[in-house]
Amino acid sequence: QPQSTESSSRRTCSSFTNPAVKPVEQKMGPVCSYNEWDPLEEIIVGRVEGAAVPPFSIEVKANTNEKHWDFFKRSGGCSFPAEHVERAKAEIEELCNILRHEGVTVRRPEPVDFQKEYSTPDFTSSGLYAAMPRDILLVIGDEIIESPMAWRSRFFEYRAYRPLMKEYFRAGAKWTTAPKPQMSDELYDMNYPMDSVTERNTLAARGRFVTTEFEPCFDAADFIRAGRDIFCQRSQVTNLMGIEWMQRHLGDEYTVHQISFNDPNPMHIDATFNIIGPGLVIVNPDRPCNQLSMFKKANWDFVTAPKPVFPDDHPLWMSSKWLSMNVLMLDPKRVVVDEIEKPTQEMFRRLGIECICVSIPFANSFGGGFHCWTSDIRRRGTLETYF
Ligand code: ABU
Repeated sequence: QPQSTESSSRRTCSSFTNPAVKPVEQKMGPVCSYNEWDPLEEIIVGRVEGAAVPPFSIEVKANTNEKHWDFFKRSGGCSFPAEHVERAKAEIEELCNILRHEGVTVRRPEPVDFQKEYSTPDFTSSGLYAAMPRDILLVIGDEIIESPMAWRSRFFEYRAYRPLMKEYFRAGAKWTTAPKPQMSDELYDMNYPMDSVTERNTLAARGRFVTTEFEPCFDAADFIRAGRDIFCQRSQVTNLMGIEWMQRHLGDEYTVHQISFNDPNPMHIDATFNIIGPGLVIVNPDRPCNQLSMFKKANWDFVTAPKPVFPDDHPLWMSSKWLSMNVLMLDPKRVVVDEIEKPTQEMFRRLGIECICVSIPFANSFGGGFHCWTSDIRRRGTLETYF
């Protein structure tokens, strides 16, 4: 149910400087967030109900571990194992309760049957899920951007969020849909070699990915926000035209910095480079950043994430174990982190950050941690420069 935002939506205008005039109360709109750490007021949490295994297309192959390829070949277009879905659903409901308990308004996408097949003039597919709002929605200030995405199975994913988008729009938010890609064969390198990790590493380093530059595509999760500076990566799902679209769309007020990592399979920046505070980043030791000096110059602090302890025998169909660093900041001093990831919790405690420990292993199997499973809609704060 929509919840009132009245009490939390009033703040004093922080840029007010003239002492001769009484400070004015400024109304914050329904959508407003500039970074990943300001105090969180409202969030969308994804939903696993209706999820379907994506058909095993070239872009799915390029983004998944070969040990799961048989699973995708066998089950593409069907539902995920029912017990797994039920357990993930219960874990996410508990996550929602914990967020509410921490004072955050929780919103959910609509249930959708993603097994339904669809055809466009260019392709036929079935869907995936509305489990990872971070992949599709990007909030920059008072604007909410629906990403074009790059997987054919995600072409219609936005539909699950439309009731929420319309509600935010009616309440005053700016609502943008990035150019919808055709996703015809030209968007994909059908000969993308992906038999060995070494081969993929070389290709990624040379800037060759499974998506081409036929048209803009991006997932919102390849962008991470720090006020006027937004950092992003060219990945298997985000191309250079997509990054260029974002920069031109946001205009002069923001700078979109393309950064890169030693990563054979980049897809979503938030388990590689997670900005958790002003000038404070958790970095993945297996995926070193190639632009460290640029951050050092700006006096940013890098904290290396400890190795994940997630068990090997639990399936992660669409991600690596680095979901351990895919955390959600509730404010600069509180983080939602996995209960099992004790070394990561220790790291946060050393940084003076309180850990709210939650366990979502069955939900993790669908490809995301707390950051991926959510998309912040409103954080109390203003547009600042940190870089
Ligand atoms: N969707 C986030 C997955 C990131 C990773 O496996 O590194």
